[in-house]
Amino acid sequence: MSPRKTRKTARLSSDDAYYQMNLLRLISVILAGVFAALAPAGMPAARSAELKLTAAEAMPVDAEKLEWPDQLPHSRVARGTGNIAAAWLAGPTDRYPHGVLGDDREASRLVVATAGGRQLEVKLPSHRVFEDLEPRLADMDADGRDEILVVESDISMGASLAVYAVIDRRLVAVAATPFLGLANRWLNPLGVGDFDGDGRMDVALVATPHIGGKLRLYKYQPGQLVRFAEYSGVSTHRIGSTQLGLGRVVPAAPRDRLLVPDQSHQALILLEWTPAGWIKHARVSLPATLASSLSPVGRHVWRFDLHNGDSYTIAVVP
Ligand SMILES: [Ca+2]
Ligand SMILES: [Ca+2]
Repeated sequence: MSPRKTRKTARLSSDDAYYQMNLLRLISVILAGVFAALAPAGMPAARSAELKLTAAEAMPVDAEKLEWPDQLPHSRVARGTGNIAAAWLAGPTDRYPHGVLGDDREASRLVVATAGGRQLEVKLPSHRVFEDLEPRLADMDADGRDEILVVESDISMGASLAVYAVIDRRLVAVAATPFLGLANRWLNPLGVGDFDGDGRMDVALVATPHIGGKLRLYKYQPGQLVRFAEYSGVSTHRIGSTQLGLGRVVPAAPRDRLLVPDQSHQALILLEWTPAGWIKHARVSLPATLASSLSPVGRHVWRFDLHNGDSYTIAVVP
């Protein structure tokens, strides 16, 4: 402190100091009231959930079982209860040498078995593959009929998320995100939910999870997927792994939330998008890096394995 400042402070009487302290208190109270009055209604609320980590029994490992002669290795059949009974990836090809999903084979065809017993398929042109291991069924437009979400990659433009539908007994593309723009750039679908609270289904995915993952949210609109939010620093996949479900949608009101690993896979975070920005409701560190998908074992509870051989459950406690 300079000598001049010291002298000035020393000249204050105790009455002066008391008066100044009360004046400062009054000003801070007025400013707090002004800011509260000006704050928009959509301002992020305080954190309102916690993540509870509990040691668990190891998960049983399902033997890999391909159900169809031409099914893509490591892939899983999606089952539906609506207009689509099953959907799967077929026609393995090595024409896109990216190889991040367990081997160097990707699918050239998407096949659907309808509830009425019909088999429909899409066969991609030679510069495209389905770079995925499981089609996902969801009714995106609330017409009572499921659509199919699948990763479709172009050999020079990288991945996009495509939505297919059964229309007039044909399987046709009805919407897609833009391709990421470069070969060997991949994205991992996370799930569907109402992330902006408008009553309509949205899509969540993690773009480029291996090199700096970005959680992106899209509105489903006729003919297109429109991006409305992004959150950096998360990853839902490790190169070479066939485990794609490292992140999950957490049902909540008024907006569904997202449980995602950070980029290092050593922590799980619970996120909610709001019109005023993202809220990080909770974060929990893991004893080792995440080694498996999060498997649902109850309402808002998932089980998973770590790379140290241990298993845990994570519960979202509202
Ligand atoms: Ca639909
Ligand atoms: Ca929505």
